[in-house]
Amino acid sequence: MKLHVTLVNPPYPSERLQHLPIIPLGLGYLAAVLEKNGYEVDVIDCQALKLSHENFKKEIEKRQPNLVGITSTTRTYKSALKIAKIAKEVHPECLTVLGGPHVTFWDENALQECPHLDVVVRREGEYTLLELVQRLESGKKYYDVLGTTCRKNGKIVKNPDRPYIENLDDLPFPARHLWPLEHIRKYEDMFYLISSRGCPYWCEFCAAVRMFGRIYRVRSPKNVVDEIEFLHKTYGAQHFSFCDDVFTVDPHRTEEICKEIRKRGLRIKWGCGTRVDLVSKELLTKMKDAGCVSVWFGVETGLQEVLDDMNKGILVAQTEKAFGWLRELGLRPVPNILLGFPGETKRTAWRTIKFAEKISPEEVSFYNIATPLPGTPMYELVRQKGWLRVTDFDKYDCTTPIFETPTFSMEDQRKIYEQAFQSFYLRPTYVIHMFSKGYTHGISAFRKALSHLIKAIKSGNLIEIMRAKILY
Ligand code: B12
Ligand code: SF4
Repeated sequence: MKLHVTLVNPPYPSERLQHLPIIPLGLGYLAAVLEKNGYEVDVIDCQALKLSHENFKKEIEKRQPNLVGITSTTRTYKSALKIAKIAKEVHPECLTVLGGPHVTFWDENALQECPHLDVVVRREGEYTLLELVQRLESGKKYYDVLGTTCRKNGKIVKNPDRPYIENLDDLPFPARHLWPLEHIRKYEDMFYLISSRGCPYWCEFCAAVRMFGRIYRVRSPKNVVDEIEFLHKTYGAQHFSFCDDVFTVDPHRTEEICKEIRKRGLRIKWGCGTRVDLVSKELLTKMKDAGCVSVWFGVETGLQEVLDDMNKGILVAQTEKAFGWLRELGLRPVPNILLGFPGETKRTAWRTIKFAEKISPEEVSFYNIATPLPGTPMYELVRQKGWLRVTDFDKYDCTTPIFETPTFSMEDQRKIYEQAFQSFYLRPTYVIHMFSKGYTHGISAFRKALSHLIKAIKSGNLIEIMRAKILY
């Protein structure tokens, strides 16, 4: 009999900041590769079903898995370890395996911190997990599987990395049928997919490029649009979001994807993320013609010197240009902003907030507090300098201050983060603009502004915001 694998998305550590349920593509790909090879797979997605650890225990008791594979980010790392413990207590014979962007860089620590964990899979997991399962099935030892860190005779062994998957078209589409799709779609009728892995850049704060490599690997336009068409025909999917870190590295490929969508007459809407230096007005126009409605950019900051410290490799002027094109074309901009990067001061943070409001006056930016993620140079810098103040990974949610520098305290970060939103909504131009879009939009913007005004007064931020806007 073929082995049985249960894949688990662990619960969030707290009620705070839970994203709408979404199918995690990583687990989706792992499941698809196992199914393609004839293994029985099921999924317990605690985030999608809002299952606590106690509920997970009840679920896992109903199954007989030979291997329990758990995913995690830094924020869900501790939660994932609890899952491993429960799985091992309920099924002592099963192999517990953990993967994802946190343990890739925290592998030996994870095995030391959790005696219930057997194997950590680093970086891309599809073929590593498959090999683990095949070894289990044939009764062979698994201590030397590429891309794993595991225990051997009581010692932790770190095996060499597995080479990245060269041809992404070889992968089956994520096994979305294993998720409660109807339930997930009630929250947001959006299908996530990914058309490339890796990124040619090397920003100091970024864990993604260290996970998937500095080489840009792509799926062919045909393969990408086959997936879109399959989802459109099978589930009536109309809204798609590309999770690629940089969707438009190769403009020719992007154009080919757009052409293919149009050629097949797919009337869909989609969004993607990329860099401001990797778009042109011509490319954005073609994307819009193929159904693109929104583009998010890693703007990070409005100051050239901070961009340079981040090793971002873009110019502030390029950001302004790209946002100008989005406005002209009527595409929804989503600026991703990072507040509190080492070297930040109140002055630079406020200049960035004002910059964000200038380039995106109608859409509030996606503000993040700079978070040192293991595996990144930023994490090493913060640790070596002795700036790290919070080591509880449950708090690594990108909205909680984690470290402080001599120029920017934790309190500065907390305040700036709060004030950034208040500053956006308290602009009269925002409310006026929303009224120009229609009465209902105007009223809702007015209500939002009022509630932020009350919060700003209560927290004593109002005067500070007004002062900062004049001063900086
Ligand atoms: C889409 C996305 C989201 C979505 C969905 C997340 C999800 N669960 O899939 C949403 C919006 C919910 C989200 C939220 C957050 N995200 Co996010 N997100 C992404 C993004 C852009 C794509 C994820 C993806 O689909 N990747 C493609 C798949 C194929 O890769 P994968 O998921 O990593 O899985 C592969 C391997 O990791 C491994 N693997 C993973 N799990 C397992 C399990 C086993 C058993 C095995 C064997 C292998 C294995 O094999 C998989 C297949 O190759 C990534 C960047 C990136 N390029 O990955 C950031 C990323 C994952 N997010 C990140 C962060 C920080 C967050 C947030 C904390 C904060 C924020 N501001 O967004 C929250 C935390 C959410 C949570 N549940 O913990 C970081 C995580 C870094 C870290 N160390 O934790 C990343 C890497 C971006 C970055 N900043 O560098 N995110
Ligand atoms: S461009 Fe984006 S994906 Fe690439 S290294 Fe920088 S932040 Fe990471």
